[in-house]
Amino acid sequence: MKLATLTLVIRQGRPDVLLLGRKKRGFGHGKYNGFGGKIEPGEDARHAAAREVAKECGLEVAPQALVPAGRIVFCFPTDPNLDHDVALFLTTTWHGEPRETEEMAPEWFPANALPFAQMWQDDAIWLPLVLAGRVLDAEFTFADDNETVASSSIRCRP
Ligand code: 6U4
Repeated sequence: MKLATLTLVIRQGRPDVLLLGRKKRGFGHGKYNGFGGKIEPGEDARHAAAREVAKECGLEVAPQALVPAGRIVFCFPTDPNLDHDVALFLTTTWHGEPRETEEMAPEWFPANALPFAQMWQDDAIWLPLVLAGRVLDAEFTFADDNETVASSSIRCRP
């Protein structure tokens, strides 16, 4: 199981609130997603999340500005090497402007027009809850195509 981070960059008070990146290579290639990647050995999740945001879209986020939004486990029974245990964060504070990197092409989206058809299928289920301020413990298991959600469980923390 890979330990990873996923961070949602949220711009309050503007119509286009959520920054997503189109992944240019690697796992999830072609899909829009938040920013994140593997946690390095000895690294804590917040620092990993801040490092990945900077690497993938050029924004500088202080680790303490990352707000925990829960944990999601993604399971791929056809290839358990793809399993991810993801620490989810959101941030409304950063320095700099988003820029395209070797990994991601960032783009702002309105909350009511997110590009779910070009995202992981699970995102349509959990992302609106996180945008509504919920903190989640969730698990998604994928079918043999590694694209379709076969089963899911979601608990919102009180
Ligand atoms: P590094 O080198 O760590 O940046 P990368 O190619 O980004 O590698 P990985 O595996 O480290 O890949 O990170 C994959 C990213 O995709 C993490 O942010 C977790 C996220 N992710 C994995 N499965 C997902 C899913 N089903 N839905 C989703 N995000 C997912 O929204």
